[in-house]
Amino acid sequence: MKKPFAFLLLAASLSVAACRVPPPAPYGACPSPDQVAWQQMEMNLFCHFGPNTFTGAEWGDGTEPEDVFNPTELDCRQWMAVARAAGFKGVIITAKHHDGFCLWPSPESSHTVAQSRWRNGQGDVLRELSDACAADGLKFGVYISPWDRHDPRYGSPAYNAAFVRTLESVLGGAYGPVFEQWFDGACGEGPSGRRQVYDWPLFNETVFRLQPQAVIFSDVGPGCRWVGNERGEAGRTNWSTLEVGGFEPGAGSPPTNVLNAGTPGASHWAAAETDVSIRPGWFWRASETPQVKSVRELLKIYYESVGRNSLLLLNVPPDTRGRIDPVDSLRLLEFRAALDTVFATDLAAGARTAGPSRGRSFAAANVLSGRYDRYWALSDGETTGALTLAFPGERTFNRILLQEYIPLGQRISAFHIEARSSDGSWYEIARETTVGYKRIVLLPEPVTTTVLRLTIDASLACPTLSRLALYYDTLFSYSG
Ligand code: FUL
Repeated sequence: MKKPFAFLLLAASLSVAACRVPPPAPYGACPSPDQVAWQQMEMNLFCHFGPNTFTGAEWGDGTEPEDVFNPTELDCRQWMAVARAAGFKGVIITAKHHDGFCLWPSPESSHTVAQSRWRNGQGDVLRELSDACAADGLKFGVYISPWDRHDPRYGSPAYNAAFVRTLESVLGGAYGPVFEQWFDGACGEGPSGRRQVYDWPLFNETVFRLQPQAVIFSDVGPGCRWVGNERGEAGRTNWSTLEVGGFEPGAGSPPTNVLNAGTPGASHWAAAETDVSIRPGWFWRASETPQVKSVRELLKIYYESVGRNSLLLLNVPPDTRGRIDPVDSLRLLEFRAALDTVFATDLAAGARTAGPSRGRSFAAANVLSGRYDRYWALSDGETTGALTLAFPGERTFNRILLQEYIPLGQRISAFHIEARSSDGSWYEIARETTVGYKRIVLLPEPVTTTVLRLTIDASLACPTLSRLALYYDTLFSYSG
């Protein structure tokens, strides 16, 4: 009795194996697991904080007395409470801005919190923030400016070695894991009147040696790239791949329109990060509080960054007390409430799906599964194809959310979407280019239909799609 049973089992498993179609092979440059996890964070908080908070300058010149830095009620737990409630997953602090002042007692500098009267020189903002991050489950990241207008060594080879030791004192473990190292490409003159020739390979190696999982931001990566503007606008066409050969951060970076759109099929993965401030300036100023961005502006920024295959790094600078201003924190909570309202109900749920696929495990229905690692995929060599969603009744929506399965590379380069009218004819409601990790298509007018068709018109390799969701944003009207 035992033998035939074992045989049947073997035969059954062999036939299942024979039917199992392998996933598409990765295409071109693909993100590392750390880069995928980074992009899945979607929204992080940027905190510009330092002497400029107290002087009102955007760029301190490095001559500010250390005592200028004197937050009266520093409370990083408050920053994190606001960040968490608003849905941010990580925070990046200006540990050292261009004025050279260090928010931690760097042994490499005599221009730090240790020389200030703040907490009698015993304070350490990085300690408090990294502890608050750990307590509240947010990831901790640092901006450490290579441009230093205070350090007398700036403009000589000795400075690069000193900068490495500066990185070591932050990244060496004292503050735990760092998810992102932010390198500003700015390279102005230092106190000696000279500019520095930065040793980027050495700086990057130092970060990787101490924090191998960190995603390094600069104009050209290697981990992620600048989006090319500070207005909060990623390209409507936005590839996460970028041609980096011959380029470097700062003056040697590609033109901003290239940074904004990426380069299709390029050999390096560096997704766009959209850095933008909730206020006119990067640092807090009482006079700018009336100009804190509105919910409408923030939602537009969300659509044009996260909704265009980019991570949003929103700057919300702490005030002179060392707390997030109540106007900013209230605005963030209103922004969160707006996002929760818009994205509360996926109107595609429950639809019947149809379309070709490379096999059952890659069926069109996967776009409704809610799992990022289950995706629709076409057969190798097929770079065009359509899927339809038939709803149990009429659906009205004006936002169409799409997600490619980026661990296998970014592929889709052109698509269009149609709705079916009651007489059975199709009419086009959107025509776009890239998708990437997340693309939210904004329809200028709401559409009501019972059947929707997505057509992939061009793809660099057989397309993948993890998600297709529909929402109705009744708060504000936008298109684009
Ligand atoms: C720029 C800097 O010069 C600004 O002060 C700010 O820090 C911004 C995020 O990056 O390059």
